[in-house]
Amino acid sequence: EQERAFIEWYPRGYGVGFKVRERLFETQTKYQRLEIYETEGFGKLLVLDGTVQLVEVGEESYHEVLVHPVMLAHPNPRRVLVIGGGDGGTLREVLKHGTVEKATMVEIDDGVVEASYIYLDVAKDLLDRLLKGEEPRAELIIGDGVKYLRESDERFDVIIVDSTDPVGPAKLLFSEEFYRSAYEKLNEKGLYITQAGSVYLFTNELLDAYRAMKRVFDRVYYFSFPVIGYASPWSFLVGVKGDIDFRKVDTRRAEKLGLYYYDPERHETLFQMPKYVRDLL
Ligand code: AG3
Repeated sequence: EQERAFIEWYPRGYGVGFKVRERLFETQTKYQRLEIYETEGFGKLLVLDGTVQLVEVGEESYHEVLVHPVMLAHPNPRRVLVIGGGDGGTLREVLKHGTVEKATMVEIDDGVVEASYIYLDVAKDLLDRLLKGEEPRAELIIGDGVKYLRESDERFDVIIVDSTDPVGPAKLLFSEEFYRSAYEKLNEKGLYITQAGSVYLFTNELLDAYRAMKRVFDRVYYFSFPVIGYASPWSFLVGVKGDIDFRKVDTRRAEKLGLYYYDPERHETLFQMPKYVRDLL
């Protein structure tokens, strides 16, 4: 039977919905329930355990903002680690930076990579090359990001966590212990960024993550952005190691990125946060 709408329910009955034409695919992977819908107005929709991961039309409103502010604040990001991000959108944005020599993506669920490759127009060519091991500047590791970071002896300039929410299976990615291993694996100057949930609906999770990061990083910044498909504004947390000012970005390097949502000339507008949240932070 055809479904006519997909709705993600957030706490207290707040819903984010899309009119859909049909469900194209559905499976239970080793880790989660994965669904792909054809929406009426936003291309295909990827859902994990009932939560919206992206819609094709507007996914850049998330991926640009997760990637470019930290990449442009770092003076010379050469080694980048992406944890999660199995759809490839985050890595696609990372590789737009000519400074990047090698990017590693550690995704726990190969089911997400495979379904994204087959059904989504987010990063098809990139995923194809990654799966074949033919992408010269990036590698895909199917594995647990927590374990990878703990055991790896590589060092990174930028670490990007593109995970599901700080509730449920990804919870460990928001723990002080995880932040410590990330801090350790950053080079002398490094930046860490994570998505941190809906400002209004996951305020407590945002506060918890912020406080835990404050105990680990030299400085921590929060910012928010309206993301298409999520209960916006959406929050992001940035941890700084060493001498980097996250309030400043290299707007010259930004010119080649073809940005649509994130405006580096107005970088300071990212830091908008409702007053009651700022008062709590
Ligand atoms: N990763 C962030 C998903 C968080 C969405 N949360 C929600 N809808 N409740 C998305 C993967 C995109 N690369």
